[in-house]
Amino acid sequence: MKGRFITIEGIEGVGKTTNIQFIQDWLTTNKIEFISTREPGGTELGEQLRNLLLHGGHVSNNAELLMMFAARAQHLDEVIKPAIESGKWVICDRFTDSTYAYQGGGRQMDVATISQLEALVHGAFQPHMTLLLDAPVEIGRARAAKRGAADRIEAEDLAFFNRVRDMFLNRAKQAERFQIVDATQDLSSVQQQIQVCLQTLLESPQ
Ligand code: Z5A
Repeated sequence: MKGRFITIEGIEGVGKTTNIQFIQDWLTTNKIEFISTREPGGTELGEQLRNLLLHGGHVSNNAELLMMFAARAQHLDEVIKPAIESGKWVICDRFTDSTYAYQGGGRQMDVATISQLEALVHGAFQPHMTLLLDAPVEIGRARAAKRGAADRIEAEDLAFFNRVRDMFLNRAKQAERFQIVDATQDLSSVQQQIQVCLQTLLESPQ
């Protein structure tokens, strides 16, 4: 049996990292084999690109877009697809929806170009389920601020992150794989919502 591919999306500070830990615990309890990974990153090349993207100097918009997809191409080939083929569930912190949201929404790059790169890098291959943790930008930023210095992308302004959030919500209206989780709730309510989504996916036919 093939595994499942779950992506976790949302603006910074909405609780992706916190809830991925919860998902890992749920999978372990249910005796489901999984790997947990992230984008940009997940491979040696991807982690080097991540470092340049988040902590390097100036990166042009086109370079940023291509680096996101370069990291993704390697990640799919080396990690994600082999794990799913072997029957594991893959939990991925961000995927192509983040490119639409940050580069398409935030940076206002051409969405048709992003679609072409998506087609080149993963064609019809899509997550089985995407959990979109949603909260107003002010809430996410306030939670993230407790963590310390902002990286190159986190240093963008409020308008940028509002466009990112809007793009996520627009995309969520267009595909059934999305589950919108109200991330303004306290952690136990957020995790109850996530657990329902996981159980539904577990019980759904392949
Ligand atoms: N990026 C891109 O531009 N294009 C792409 O294609 C891809 C990515 C794939 C990667 O950062 C950056 O790359 C990202 C988008 C860009 N840049 N930005 N911004 P990342 O994903 O590694 O980091 P992040 O988005 O900045 O995530 P984060 O700041 O680490 O946030 P988080 O993981 O969603 O939140 P958290 O660490 O789990 O929680 C934050 C705090 O809130 C923490 O203290 C929690 O205890 C607390 N928390 C969490 N949930 C709750 C609730 N429900 N109530 C109260 N407090 C809570």
